[in-house]
Amino acid sequence: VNNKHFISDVHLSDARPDTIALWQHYLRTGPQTGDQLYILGDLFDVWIGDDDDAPLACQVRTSLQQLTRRGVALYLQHGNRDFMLGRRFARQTGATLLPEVHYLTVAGQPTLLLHGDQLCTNDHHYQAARRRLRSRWFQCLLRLRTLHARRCVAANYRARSHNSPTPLSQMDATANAVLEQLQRYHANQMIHGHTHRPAVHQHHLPNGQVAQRYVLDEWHTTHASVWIDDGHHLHRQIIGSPP
Ligand SMILES: [Mn+2]
Repeated sequence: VNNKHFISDVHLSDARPDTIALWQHYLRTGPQTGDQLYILGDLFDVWIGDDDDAPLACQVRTSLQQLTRRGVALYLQHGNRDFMLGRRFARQTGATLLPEVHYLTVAGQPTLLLHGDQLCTNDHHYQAARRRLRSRWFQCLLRLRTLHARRCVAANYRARSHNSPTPLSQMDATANAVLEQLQRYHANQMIHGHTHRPAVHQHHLPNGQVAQRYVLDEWHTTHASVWIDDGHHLHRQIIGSPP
């Protein structure tokens, strides 16, 4: 039986060596040949471009290459931290880049995969910034800058987002945005990350159906969780650091 594995928000960064170790351990021991691994955004705490030659970027490229070469299908979605992941990275690692909302059958149910930041519609400030950052012209301008300049931009952006004035209550997914997406795609299940508030929510659709929304957790230094579809059910698995 081939399983589908869903994770998000690994936030790989030199500042979190334990999470990097946990991640490398997971890639070697988690998904098996024939399985599919879906990373629903923010694999990296920041991605400045596919030409990044920093040790972490190279290490992750190599480990993902090894994963796909042993027959694990790898699918990547952009998060708000790594929206610059591009076709070159996908080619080098054997990954497939997914659109920002991806429709897929999971555990027999019509399901949407997404990072989840687009659901936080009460945060108007963020949504405006998102439109700017995701625009083609902005990304072209950014790519024209040197790696060093982009590293500075990223550090700056990160410092500012850590001091965000937006209240926490505005940074969660809104029920309206969830229902809108589900109805647009005729789906009754959704998997996303981003909010770092792991949960399973129920939403009542206008047609009387009850939809399930699985919110993935961020990766921690000693543990992380993966949701796995074995073809019939979605279940949560906790993975820990190597002994
Ligand atoms: Mn995110």
